[in-house]
Amino acid sequence: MSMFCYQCQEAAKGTGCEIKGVCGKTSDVANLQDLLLFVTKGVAWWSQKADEAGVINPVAEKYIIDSMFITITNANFDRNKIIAQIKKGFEVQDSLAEKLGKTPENTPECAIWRTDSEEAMEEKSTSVGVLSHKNEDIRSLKELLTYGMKGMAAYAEHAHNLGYHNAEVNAFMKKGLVATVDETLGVDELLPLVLECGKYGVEVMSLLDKANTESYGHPEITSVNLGVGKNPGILVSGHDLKDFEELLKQTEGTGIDIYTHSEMLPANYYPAFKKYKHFIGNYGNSWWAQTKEFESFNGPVLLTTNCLVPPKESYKDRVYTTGAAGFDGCTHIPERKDDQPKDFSVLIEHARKCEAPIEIETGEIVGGFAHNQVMALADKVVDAVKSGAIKKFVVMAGCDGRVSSRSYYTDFAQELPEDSVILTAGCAKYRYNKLQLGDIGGIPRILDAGQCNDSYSLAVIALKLKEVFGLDDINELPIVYNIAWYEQKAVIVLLALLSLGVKNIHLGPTLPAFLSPNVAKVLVEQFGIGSISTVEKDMAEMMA
Ligand code: SF4
Ligand code: SF3
Repeated sequence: MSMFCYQCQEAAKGTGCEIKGVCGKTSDVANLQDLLLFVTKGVAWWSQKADEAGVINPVAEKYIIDSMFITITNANFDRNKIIAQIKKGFEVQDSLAEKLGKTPENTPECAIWRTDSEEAMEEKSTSVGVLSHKNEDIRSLKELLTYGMKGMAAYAEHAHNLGYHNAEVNAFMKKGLVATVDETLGVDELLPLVLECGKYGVEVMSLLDKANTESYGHPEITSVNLGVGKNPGILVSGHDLKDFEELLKQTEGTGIDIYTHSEMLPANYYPAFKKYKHFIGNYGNSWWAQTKEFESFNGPVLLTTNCLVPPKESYKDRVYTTGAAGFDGCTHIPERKDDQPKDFSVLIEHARKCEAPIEIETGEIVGGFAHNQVMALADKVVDAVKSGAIKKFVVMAGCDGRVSSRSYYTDFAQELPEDSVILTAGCAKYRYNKLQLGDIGGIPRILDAGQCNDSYSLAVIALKLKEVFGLDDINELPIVYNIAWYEQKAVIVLLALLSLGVKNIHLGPTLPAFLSPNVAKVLVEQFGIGSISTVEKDMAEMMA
């Protein structure tokens, strides 16, 4: 075994990647990410001590968010970037330690360990990963908590980029990280922390919703063009709307067109972006289709976050990363400095030399059903439920992935009775968002709220319906949950739904490898979480 990682749904053999990541992460990068997490826990520990002493430390908080995000599945494969971030972690720790004076006796190893040598980092990295927790249930709960916080960090980072912060979310991340190095905590202490993580998951998604909608307006019903124009283009993937806005501004009037890919599709729904004439529409499908679609796009591609598939040599020189994303050999667009926008001129110059994209689809898809838009249609929706025209809402949010068994979700969507409506968010939608499922009295049968973080919108809609129908419990609504997961943002979405009291969520295509049998049992008993089986069986159960 040269590494161990089981944080995503595609973990090798359903148990964990031990030689190389199925995602393409090499063992040295996987181990160095473990070391980065270890150092980040040390930063969290010092930062908590600084809070207690009243020392303000925003640099440490931002460091925690960035580092956690870097270790999310399919974000950063760049060994040098990870080493640089580890070294930066030492500096952040040292500066806090200096401000606080004496190092306390009970300081954990992650807050003291230092080296300048890459060899020493590599050696240490093999002993601080997942398997350093010996007890299976403790390991499971600590990793579940960690993955929830990785998702939380990703959303906090996007909000931060727009100038929005939540001190309680940052404080929880420190508390959670410090808990993972506390050897005295048992199942009874860790389980409540995992559930508390969900509470802050709701907070962070609400923060990002506020950041996005106050900056760019509320998403509105939009027909998104799937075809291409005649100009060279830049394709933008990932989740960061600030990056998207800056690129739109810098390309205006240049003769270069802008397209979205995968999780950037919902950018098409925001009023602030629609006004740009050179914003043509969405190109392609889910993240994993990028190996084909980046090829045929012909122009440069900007990855603002995950999900990045190790690029083929044939188009690698056209792949640019920014923010938490990174890949060895791909140009990285540096961070903003002194409140100045990022400089995308290198991409723009590159695009000028490229051919226009090859058309791979034509037509349109409709989206933009985030909470504000759905509330504007509330009367129509409520009437449809009261009259029986809509019998069930099926939440099919979450992630997409490569495994062929995910065709289950296409089949499930197709087989749903005609009086049901799909509520979706995240890249899971690509399994069915181009099916012709029609509408119910003008309400489309697939309502796409947006990115995975816009699952928050689905929760807001559910809470509103509960209020309108005068129900005591969110589970009395005619809503069922058939959620697909892949990476750690889906973990925070799941924990957030649990914290809102949602029960009987079906989670697929497989349950996480990081759930020990005992932890899985608790989730089944307390929340009715279940796996998926066949479309027929699940349909019968969910539509009952
Ligand atoms: Fe394996 Fe997923 Fe970890 Fe990549 S992120 S190494 S695929 S478990
Ligand atoms: Fe997708 Fe990576 Fe999770 Fe934002 S782009 S949902 S998998």
